Parts: sequence; structure tokens; C-alpha cells
Amino acid sequence: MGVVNVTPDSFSDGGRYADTPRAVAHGRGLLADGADLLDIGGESTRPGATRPLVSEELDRVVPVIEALAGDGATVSVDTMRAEVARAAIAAGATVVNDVSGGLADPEILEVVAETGATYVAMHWRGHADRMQRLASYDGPGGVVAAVREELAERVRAIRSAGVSDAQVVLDPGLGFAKGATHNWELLAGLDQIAALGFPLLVGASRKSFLGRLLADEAGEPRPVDQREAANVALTVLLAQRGIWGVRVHDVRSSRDALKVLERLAHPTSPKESA
Ligand code: PMM
Repeated sequence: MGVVNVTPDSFSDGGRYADTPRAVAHGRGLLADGADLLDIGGESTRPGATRPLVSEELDRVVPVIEALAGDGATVSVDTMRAEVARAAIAAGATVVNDVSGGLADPEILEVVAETGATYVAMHWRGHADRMQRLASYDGPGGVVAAVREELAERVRAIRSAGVSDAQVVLDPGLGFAKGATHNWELLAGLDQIAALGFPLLVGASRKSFLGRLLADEAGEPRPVDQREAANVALTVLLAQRGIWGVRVHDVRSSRDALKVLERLAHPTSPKESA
């Protein structure tokens, strides 16, 4: 899943693709790099971010979705709002990526039920202005058990809205009400989340826990655009564990790594000439 943030303020690429032509061109580039799915978002969820108006979010994402879905791309909309999800699906999106897992706007589940869209439900505890204060996991089993239980609770709500299990993908929500150690624990314990029985999506790309892992001797985190090799390592690891998707900003490097895995699985493939 390649990320197209049509936002002025995302932590990873804020402002670079904030207008329709640049966002569409970026999406086309990600497709050329081998993306299976494009995730179009109009709201930054970086810690401390303020929410856009619904009208702003619609103006950002709908024309980009129309253009990229019109090209034949499989498009996901990264939104927490039912109204935006509905408009995005009308514009050609077939996946709703809801970082709140239906908590921010429960009506989004009805939109998903009515339209049959694929629904990514991410683990979330609150909006960006307060999420880092919610990063406490003191119960037995720590963060992995808590995320698993809270996702199971979302699955119950999703089912009772009439969404079928076949539509659902779960995401542990790295960085959302989670510190660096929580993220690593979740990655190490992903099998316990997979045991809920749903496909998984993981978004580690460019996040600060990778910057901190790669910090220099003075403790200065590695800049956002220099965390790619670490992210690719996770792509490979997660692919080997059978993950449904990875949400990445640099599609080419992850696609290259997956090609290596695929080639190794078929070493005698006659496809190449030499
Ligand atoms: N992370 C971000 C935004 N949307 N969606 C899902 N499903 N999973 C994530 O981890 C996720 C997401 C934040 O990253 P960005 O600001 O670079 O898009």
C-alpha cells in the first residue's frame, strides 16, 4: 500500500503532495514503482495535529481518488469520517482505511456495510491532540494483550453494524497512542494479533520509532527520509509472516525486497534471460 498524503502537515511528507495535480502524479509514480493499492488521505494524524473541516478533507481527497481510480488503480481512502468514506467510495475507492477502527465516527461502519468496501480497522485510542497521553498498557500481557482485546472489541462493533468478516483487515496502529517500545513489542507479538483470524496491515514507514532506533551518537533521531532500509527490513520480515499489507511511502524499495523473496521461492523460474 503506497501512501498519498494530500495534506499540508503530515510528519512524513507534509505539503509535498498537497494539491491535486501533485498528489495524482505522486500516486502514478507509486503505481509505476509497483504499488498494489494507493492510500489517499486528507487528514494528518501526527501527534498534536488539528483536524481539517469535513469540506477541506473532501476537497483534498475526492479529486485525487477520481483521477487514480479512473486510471484503474485500487484505491483506499484514509479517513475516520463516514461522510468522507461515502464520497470516496462514490469516487472509486474500494477500501476504507479508518485509523480509528470505527471509534471516531461509528456511522462509517454503516457505510462499509452498505457498500461492501474492504475495511481496515486500526487500533486507536483517541485523536492526535491527546493520543500520546493514552499510551499506557499496564494490564496483564501489556500492550500486545491490550491491542488484541481492543481490536476484538472493534470486530464486535464492526460485525454488529452488518459488515462481513471477509471485508475486514486489522492493523495494530504503530505510533498511535504507543511509544517506541510498544511498537517493537507489537511487531514481535504480531502472531497474537493475527490469532484474531483477520488479515493484517502494518504501517511502520518513516515513523519515529525507526528514527530513534537509528539515532546518531548524540541521540539525534535519523531524519524521516533516511529510515528506508529499516522499513524494508520490516517489510521482508512481515511478508515472511504472511502479512496482508504494508503501508509504505517508498514503494520501490519494499517492492524490490519482495521481488527477492518471490524469486527465492521459485529459484528455477525461467523468466530471466541470464
Ligand atoms: N499510519 C498513519 C496514517 N494512516 N493507516 C493505517 N492503517 N496504519 C498506519 O499505521 C497509519 C495509517 C500515519 O502515517 P503518515 O502520516 O505518514 O501517513
